[in-house]
Amino acid sequence: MLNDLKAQPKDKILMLMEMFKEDPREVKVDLGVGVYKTPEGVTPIMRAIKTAEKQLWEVETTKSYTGLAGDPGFTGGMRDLVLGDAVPADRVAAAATPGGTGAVRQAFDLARMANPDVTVWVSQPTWPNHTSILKHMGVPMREYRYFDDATCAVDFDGMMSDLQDVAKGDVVLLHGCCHNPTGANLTLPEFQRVAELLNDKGALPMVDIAYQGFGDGLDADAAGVRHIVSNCPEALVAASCSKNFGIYRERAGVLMAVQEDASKTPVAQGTLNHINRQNFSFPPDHGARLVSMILADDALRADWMAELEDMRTGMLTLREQLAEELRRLTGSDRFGFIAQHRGMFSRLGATTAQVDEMREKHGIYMVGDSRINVAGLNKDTVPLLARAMVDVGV
Ligand code: PLP
Ligand code: TYF
Repeated sequence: MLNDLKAQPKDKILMLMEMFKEDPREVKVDLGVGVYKTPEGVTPIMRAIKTAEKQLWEVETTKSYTGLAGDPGFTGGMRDLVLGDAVPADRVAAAATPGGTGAVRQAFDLARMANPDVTVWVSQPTWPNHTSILKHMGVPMREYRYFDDATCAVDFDGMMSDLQDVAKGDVVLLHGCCHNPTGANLTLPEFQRVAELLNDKGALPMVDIAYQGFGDGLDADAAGVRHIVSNCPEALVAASCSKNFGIYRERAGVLMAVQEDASKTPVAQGTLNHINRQNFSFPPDHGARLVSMILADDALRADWMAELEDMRTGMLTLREQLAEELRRLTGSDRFGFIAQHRGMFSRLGATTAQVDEMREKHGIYMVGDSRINVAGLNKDTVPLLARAMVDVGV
């Protein structure tokens, strides 16, 4: 029977990681997978995480099971971090999940339980795992225009025009901030217009927020999702701790279901618990507990915020340096969008052939759609990338 299994398409981002490792050249630059890196190319364990781990080792007395929804200190802390006071806590059901990916997967499951005929709308382009998970689950999907290839900014008119076709009971997936893979983001007034449209249509907004604190700051990055939850009767929010706490492999994330009426929250909570139980029983606890310790302790929280802010401003500086270098080399402001984009990623607008050429000739690795991980650069490699882009004719 197992002989009948068919080969599955590989994850292109992870394939690129392998290719980079195998490249014997001394000068090579990895701008592929979305992990934060220091200028030395290290993905550090954040200071507050290290401290919390030490404290946890001292005080943790059991590794027995938590609840199906994970540690309430974690889900409550994340609710406050992401949603602030945009919605009363008693309207929010929340469950810990294995990473943000787990939250996305559980959200699709929940949406399908609520509406077996659900169609999920995703941005074109979006994070490839969104579309791959939907295909795997057999959940119908439609795309809305999002990125304008000519300007490398959001095609908001195209987006609003495509979303006119959204039906009652559909789910519309939005990136909370730092859009993956483009780096182009909705402004708050644009979030407001999307919220109005979804309310008119009777559609359910789902916000995936995996980079809070990587764009304009912790609160600014949450402004869109906070607007949605305070202005739409219901919403799903999938949040990841992988990037902003740097705990990728610990698999910490949370799914929140915002109910119109607090009296319905217990049923939503029971459903989240139920879906966790069907898929893996209890969510991972270690990373989630570190996050809850950091969020609950003033000193740890302040140190975490300071380090996150340094990471964020470092990425912004790299964006400005790259845009400036390209301005100098091309004598034009064509690449000014790189400094306008936010988060780890920017889509540069290179063709697949140009991306291949940059890899083969210059040892610069980026995803095939010309997405770069800005954090993979440093002040010495910015000029290498800029020269390679000009050399291959981007
Ligand atoms: N959503 C988006 C848009 C992402 O880019 C990521 C990637 O890291 C995730 C969700 C989830 O990441 P993780 O499962 O590692 O928390
Ligand atoms: O887009 C990225 O690079 C990150 C990390 O299957 C990632 O979101 C990449 C591939 C994958 C899971 C996470």
